[in-house]
Amino acid sequence: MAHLRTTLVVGLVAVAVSAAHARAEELHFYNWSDYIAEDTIPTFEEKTGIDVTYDVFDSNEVLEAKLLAGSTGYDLVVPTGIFMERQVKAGVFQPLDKSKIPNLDNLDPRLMGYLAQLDPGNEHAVIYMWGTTGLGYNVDMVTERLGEDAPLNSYDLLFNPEYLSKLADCGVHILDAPTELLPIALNYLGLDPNTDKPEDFEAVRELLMPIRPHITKFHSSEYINALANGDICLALGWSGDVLQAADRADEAGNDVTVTYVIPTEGTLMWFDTLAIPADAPHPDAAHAMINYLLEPEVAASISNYVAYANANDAAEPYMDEEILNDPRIYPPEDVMARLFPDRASSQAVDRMRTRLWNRFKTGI
Ligand code: SPD
Repeated sequence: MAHLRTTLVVGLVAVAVSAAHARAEELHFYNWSDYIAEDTIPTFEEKTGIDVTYDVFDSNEVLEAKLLAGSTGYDLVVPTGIFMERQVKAGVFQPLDKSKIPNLDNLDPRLMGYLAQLDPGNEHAVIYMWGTTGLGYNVDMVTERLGEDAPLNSYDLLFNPEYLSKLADCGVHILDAPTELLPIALNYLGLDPNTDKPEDFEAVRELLMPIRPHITKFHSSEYINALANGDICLALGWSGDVLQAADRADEAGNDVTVTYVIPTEGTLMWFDTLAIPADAPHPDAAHAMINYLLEPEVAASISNYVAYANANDAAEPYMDEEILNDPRIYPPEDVMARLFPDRASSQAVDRMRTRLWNRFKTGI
């Protein structure tokens, strides 16, 4: 009997110890691809002793499907603001324990104020990085086909079939997400990017159908290497990803010049956020990672590497001048005035968007 009791006690202690280990020493982090510096995770592991399993995605829809199904096993995820808003409403995230994130004080109150419109009181999420959706193109291939006088700073390149048809032979990629192209197309037509009017979506359909035959691929991450290698000449892509493509082309010594433009018509800006799923197995480790990512040097090193803007006021002294002063990453006020933030839409609008998107992709 005494032997049984001892075994039981030893067993319980072992379970408790291993639960404590599970709580403190592991972290499952699910982030966008191409969205972190090379040394970010190894340095965190070294500093904290926490082992990080790092997985990547390139679509909010993929992340959302996992989160809504539950039991993802992830401790920390990176939804874009408008997706995070409805996921908070669905109870997907746990409230942040702000006492464990002293570096929250480093964040720009204006940007966090914007985020509070999506997550009142900033209870569930903090800004990781932010950026714009715009055009990335191969300067030589495009000017060779369209001439120097083509509207290279305009969404005409994409939406006017006269131009796009001439680029079809060198390859055109579009982000595979209705929440990117459709608001941009509405804005291009002078309509409200957040409209709920069926006739506005019909106008977008009429704009998009003629350009469909000239689009090579819908994909949300392949365009980085495709641009860098000269395999495509135009992409509707995310700011930092296109700028990474430009760097990769340089580093590889490819004879390719890639550039990113925020078109004159204005474009979509968005915030990606850090949030902890309600059923995260290791919430303490997730809080530790959030606090680490908000350290000024860490935030700066990520921005310097991925060419996305951070919202960390204290990071400025550690930023590379070329990142901080690049108007495509930190747009000046006059350009900011032409950006529109993405907004959550009703289910009815989501249905219209999805229907239109599917018809556009299939071309029927
Ligand atoms: N490679 C990182 C891409 C980050 C894109 N975030 C999604 C923005 C959605 N509008």
